[in-house]
Amino acid sequence: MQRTLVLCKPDAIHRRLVGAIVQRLENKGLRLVAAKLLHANRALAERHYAVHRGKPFYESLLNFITSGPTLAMVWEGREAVQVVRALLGPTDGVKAPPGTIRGDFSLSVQNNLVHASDSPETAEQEIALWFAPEELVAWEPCDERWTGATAG
Ligand code: IDP
Ligand code: MG
Repeated sequence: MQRTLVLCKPDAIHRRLVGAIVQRLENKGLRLVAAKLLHANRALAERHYAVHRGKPFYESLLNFITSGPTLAMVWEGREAVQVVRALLGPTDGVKAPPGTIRGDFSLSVQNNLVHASDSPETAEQEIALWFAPEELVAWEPCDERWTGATAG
């Protein structure tokens, strides 16, 4: 079972889209194992987006992500990293196809509502950055034998 970090960025909170976003992850069969609302400071934002340091959009991105509340979550499920990335769609809301979260709710490159880890290795690092180990809740959904089955 794989885990991935998902952030509802400040635009998602301001636009009251948290429910719609969480609904899609739940509908897919993923399970929520951690969640907290916080206002990210510059240090956290710099560490989270370290890979983008030096890019033209870096400062604007940090200003955006530190501009308001973020809902940080960890979701778990079979191949959760690639499953959540697919549910989000491509970075640019204009290019994201209808049916994806970004495709349905965003027209922006920067303000694209949600972050999700892009590999299992990144997921591990990002989860450790946003959560303490004791904040993760291990549990098994009552319908796991239906939603989590790998056979067939
Ligand atoms: P991702 O969120 O789809 O993984 P990344 O390329 O990792 O996309 O970029 C991180 C975030 O930086 C994006 O989600 C978006 O908010 C912002 N971003 C990426 N590229 C641009 C750009 O060209 N202009 C403005 N913001 C950008
Ligand atoms: Mg990325």
